[in-house]
Amino acid sequence: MIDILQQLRVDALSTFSAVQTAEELEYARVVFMGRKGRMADAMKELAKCSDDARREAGKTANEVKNVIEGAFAAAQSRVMHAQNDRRDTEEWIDVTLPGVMSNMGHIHLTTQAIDEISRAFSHLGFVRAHHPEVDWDYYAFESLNMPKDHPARDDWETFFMADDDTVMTGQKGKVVLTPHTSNGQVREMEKGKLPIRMISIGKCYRRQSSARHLSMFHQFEGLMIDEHVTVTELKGVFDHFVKQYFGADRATRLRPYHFRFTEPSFELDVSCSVCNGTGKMNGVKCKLCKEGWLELGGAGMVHPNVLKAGGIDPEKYNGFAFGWGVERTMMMRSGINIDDIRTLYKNDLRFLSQF
Ligand code: FA5
Repeated sequence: MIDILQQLRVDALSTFSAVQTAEELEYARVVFMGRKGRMADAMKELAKCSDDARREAGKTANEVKNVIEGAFAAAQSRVMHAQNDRRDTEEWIDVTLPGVMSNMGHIHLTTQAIDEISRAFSHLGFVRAHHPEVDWDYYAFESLNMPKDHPARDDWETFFMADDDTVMTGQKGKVVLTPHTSNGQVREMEKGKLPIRMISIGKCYRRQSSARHLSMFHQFEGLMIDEHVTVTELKGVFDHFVKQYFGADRATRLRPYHFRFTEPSFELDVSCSVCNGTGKMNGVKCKLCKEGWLELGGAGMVHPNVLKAGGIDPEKYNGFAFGWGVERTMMMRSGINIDDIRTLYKNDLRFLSQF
């Protein structure tokens, strides 16, 4: 029995001292120390011995067991260190190298313009309001003095949510994608708080697409309702905005126009940045404006019928409203020189990252 144990010691020592990898170590552990391994077999043999022989060989068996465990621990530490050394050389990282900068994005041109526009009006006490982008026909047209089937509605080339009259139709008419932000006028009046100084900026939709038209664009709608409001105040607000947004050297003018929801109505023009309001460049007509002025949008004194629809007494209160396109306004500012408005939403980073 003692010979068997001594042989086991020699074999274990030579095997454990030769292992190189974690896999070899595990294999050797199973062979010598496993439940069905050589040490376990030797212990079973020992149990069969006579009392005297067992007493004598038992001591040796304990020694051999300790030797095997020691040899396993030494081999384990050696394999682990070798593994770490290998990783240190193979997976070397220079933590002092400069990092790779990730690309920084920025907010879209339109969002930048919306922020600047709302800031310019907030200086005059206009408070930003939000109104539905999908709304009843009533707010988009009827409450704005445009009765059903009135031809003026055609100008807004509207998207209806359903072409079947029996669906998406309620007490306030059909449901439309708002073709202008003027749907916010009566909605704001219905809140019942006077005076009103609102600036509402939102998405609009029209069945249009060309170098000057988008099917989805943004407008900003101003509404001021108080006692004794005059066109002079509208012109003052307009001047303030133009000087804030376009620069101190830009001039403004009002031109008579017609909207069903304002009376009198105007178109608002700003002097052209390309020809400095002269209409000419090097002796020929300015390519951008052709006459020295660029149209910014519509405006006027709120029609008494609209005030009535909003529950406001037109004998006591009056006011003005205006609605201008965000994209067109932004394009008119010096520096943004694009000949097709749709470029703004092509998501071409070569264009967008310039601003
Ligand atoms: C209106 O939408 C009126 N609601 C404006 C208004 C408000 C008048 C309050 C009086 C009082 P108009 O359809 O002209 O008006 O549009 C106003 C501006 O929106 C235009 O001058 C233009 O800058 C912009 N706009 C209109 N349609 C488009 C389009 N398809 N793409 C880009 N911008 C557009």
